[in-house]
Amino acid sequence: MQKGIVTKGISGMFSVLIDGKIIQCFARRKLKDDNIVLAGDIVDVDIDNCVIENIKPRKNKLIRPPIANIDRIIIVISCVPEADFYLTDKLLIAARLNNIEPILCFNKIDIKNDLVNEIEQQYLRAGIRFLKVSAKSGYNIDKLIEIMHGGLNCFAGQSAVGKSSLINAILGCNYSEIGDLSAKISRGKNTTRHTEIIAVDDFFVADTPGFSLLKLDNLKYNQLKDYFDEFIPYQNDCKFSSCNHIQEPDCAVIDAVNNGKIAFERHKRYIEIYSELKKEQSYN
Ligand SMILES: Nc1nc2c(ncn2[C@@H]2O[C@H](COP(=O)(O)OP(=O)(O)OP(=O)(O)O)[C@@H](O)[C@H]2O)c(=O)[nH]1
Ligand SMILES: [Mg+2]
Ligand SMILES: [Zn+2]
Repeated sequence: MQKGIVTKGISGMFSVLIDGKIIQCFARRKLKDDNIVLAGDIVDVDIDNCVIENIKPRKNKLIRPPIANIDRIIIVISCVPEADFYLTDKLLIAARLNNIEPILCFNKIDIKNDLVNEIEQQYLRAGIRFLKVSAKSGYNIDKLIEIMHGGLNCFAGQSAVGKSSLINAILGCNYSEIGDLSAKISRGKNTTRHTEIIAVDDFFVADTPGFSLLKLDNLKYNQLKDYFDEFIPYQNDCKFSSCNHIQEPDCAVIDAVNNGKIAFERHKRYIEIYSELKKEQSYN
């Protein structure tokens, strides 16, 4: 039996990296039924028969994109297509819920854009690591690589923001297929169809298909406020200790929003996500 890491799984066939070599394997039926093998899984392989026998316990797993044992999630946004900050904030929360360090990466910085500095301020105040990069010009790719050393780094974000382009810039070659922007926006098609892990020096990167839907499982609506770090300095001054900072009287968080100390946009999205979670949970 040999230990390896699953780098890709397509229709029941898995690529497993063992001692620097990729081996194509099937999974034992019991694994298929009870516990689907995911990219990122550390597995025991019966090397003679090319069969995955066991999955080692996981640190974490995501369903969309499907991947296990992630150390960092690189959430990519851009100006074209325009960033969906509602999805971005949900991804940031999902990362924290799964004990994954999130890094927010604003790509295509080579394109003129007046908003990026304001957005950077919003997220820096929220205690989120924020990096401006360009896959095209190579700007800050060295900084991105520095952050990624050691561990598995998963790229996530909307289609066409440049996840595969960034991975190619990191690898210094055309590994991942890059989509045509205009065709993608008009048809909404993903170029990357599968999650795939690539070994680079002492770390791994995972390319994933762009996606736009995310559910925050296991997060109670009244716990959401704990995932907005910029609320922390104010929340003890709210009149009610159970304040959710929505429209309660004498809410110090809302005061901080009105005084410009907390970004209005972040609080607005907080209310949106809160309402969505509350609605879902009122049916259960
Ligand atoms: N100007 C500019 N264009 C970029 C940059 N990075 C990527 N692009 C373009 O953006 C388009 C989409 O890039 P992809 O790398 O395929 O995007 P993706 O996020 O992998 O998309 P999916 O695989 O569909 O999820 C392509 O036309 C790229 O050439 C950049 O830094 N600057
Ligand atoms: Mg891609
Ligand atoms: Zn409050």
